[in-house]
Amino acid sequence: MAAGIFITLEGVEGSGKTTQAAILAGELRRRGRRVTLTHEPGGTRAGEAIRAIFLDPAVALGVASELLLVLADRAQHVREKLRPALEAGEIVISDRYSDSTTAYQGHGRGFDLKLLGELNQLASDDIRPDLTIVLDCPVETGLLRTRARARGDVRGYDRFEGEQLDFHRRVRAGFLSIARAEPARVTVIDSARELAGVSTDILIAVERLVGH
Ligand code: T5A
Repeated sequence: MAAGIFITLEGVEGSGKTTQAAILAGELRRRGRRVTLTHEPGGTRAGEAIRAIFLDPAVALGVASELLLVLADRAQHVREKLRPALEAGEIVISDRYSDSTTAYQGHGRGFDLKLLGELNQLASDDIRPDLTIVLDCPVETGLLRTRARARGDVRGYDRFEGEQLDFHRRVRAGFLSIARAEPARVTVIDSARELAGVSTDILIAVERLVGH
């Protein structure tokens, strides 16, 4: 049985997950907590290799291949990194996890949600978040942020950043529907505002779980 605490950050492109995950990890460490900060896709050596294929828009992928790749990444991540850190009693913060698969490959791409749920369960080996923060903002706001960043980056847009607005709107609706279905686990925080206010609200949600 895992003794640690598992927190995931989810949301659309540019909603601020990576920035806020780092701030949260820093604050918890400052308070003396042992924290593993990780991300999907990636987080392990195999995962980073999978991530390169998964995000590269020049590599053609069908919906099933896309799904199975990200689940292979998760299966490795859980067994190599998440479970050991949780068993060691750490607070684990993951920038994206299984809700991203439901939102992107399920709601976004249209893969059957029931089958996807079963496959997600296989990949995650019963490791479920204690708390999930969905950072919510209009998709236009998030994409403006990531596209501003991509302009200064020779790699350009990845597979998902280059998708149509409608795709991103389905993904956002997917996250909100997960939150409605599981209110005890999932907290939605408005991230279309300045960083500090978002960080404060995340910390309040986390303190309810881990204390001060
Ligand atoms: N994916 C992933 C799936 O399709 N299925 C899955 O199962 C999984 C796990 C991952 C991609 O893979 C897909 C989803 C993704 O498309 P990624 O590179 O890890 O790719 O992409 P993201 O997780 O989307 O990361 P991003 O960096 O694009 O978005 P974040 O992490 O939400 O945003 P962040 O913090 O990097 O911020 C983006 C920019 O905005 C600024 C930051 O400084 C940064 O420049 N910013 C703000 N600006 C103003 N106000 C704020 N409040 C701001 N917060 C951040």
